[in-house]
Amino acid sequence: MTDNFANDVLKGLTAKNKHLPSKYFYDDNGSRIFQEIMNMPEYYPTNAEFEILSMQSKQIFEALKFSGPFNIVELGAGDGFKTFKLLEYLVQNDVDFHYVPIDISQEAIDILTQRLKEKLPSLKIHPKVGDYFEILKENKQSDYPSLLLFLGGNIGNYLEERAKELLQLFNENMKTGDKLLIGFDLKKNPIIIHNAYYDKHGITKRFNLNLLIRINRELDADFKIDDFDFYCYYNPTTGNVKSYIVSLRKQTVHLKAINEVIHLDYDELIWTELSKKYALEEISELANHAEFTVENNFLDCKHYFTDSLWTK
Ligand code: AVJ
Repeated sequence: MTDNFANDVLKGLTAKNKHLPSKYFYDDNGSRIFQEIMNMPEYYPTNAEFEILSMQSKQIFEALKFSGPFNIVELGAGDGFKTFKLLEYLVQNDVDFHYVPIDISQEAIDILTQRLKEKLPSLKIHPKVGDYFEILKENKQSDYPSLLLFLGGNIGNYLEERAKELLQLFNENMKTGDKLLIGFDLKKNPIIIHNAYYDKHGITKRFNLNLLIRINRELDADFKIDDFDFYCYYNPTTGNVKSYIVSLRKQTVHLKAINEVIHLDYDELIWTELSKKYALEEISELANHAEFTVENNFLDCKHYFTDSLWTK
């Protein structure tokens, strides 16, 4: 793991246009800061998706049209807060299903399992820690159909080509008739998006700068955090939110663990994240490209977010 991190960081920081992968935001500190982001009133996606799964569980279940037992496989289950509403509905209505949450964090999976066992004692839960595709491959052998969950709008972090590849991989690891429920943040009034990402509390700034703290710790580097700022902007035409770390001085950073030196110019940018916002037409294009059929879009009442239900 450390090797990959070191390689990716070095590759990104020595590129002509510097960049760092947003997947590295989520160390223990980063995950905690992300919780703070989700608790900000301005960060609407969490509330929107929570509303969808609270208010429309019945409609989602009916749209699956599964006649017998099935599996629900959740990719990146995290603490499972949103999914709870869907699981609760199914358990209360005696639906026959097995829940397979997958996450790379053992800790997250333990917490989730513990909570669900308390709150929904009759839920059949089979937690897995590890690589999504290994586990999906196993699941493909199941006698029962599956609903895959990829919630939270994580697809927005992928460049178009990468998103297409990921969805094709999902497709290859599904059986004909299996379903995918996937969250997309929608294009909307740009001011709302701006306020969610360029937040006045500075929490998203801390979330980004934490990546430098992580590099300091894991690669024995000497980033001076106060010499960096955060900037992000939304382009309503493309739907892209792009986030950057800004170097406030011309400076040199040592990555001692890998014996490398990085030079940063005054005002130089390090691109850290893409959070793409979609139009419904773009979502169908993505689905069709990966050989899925869009069955339904479940939107919140403000039309900020959709959980899109696809069939292989
Ligand atoms: C967890 C990827 C859905 O892009 O909205 C929140 C992460 N970044 N604020 C997103 C994030 C800045 C979030 N996702």
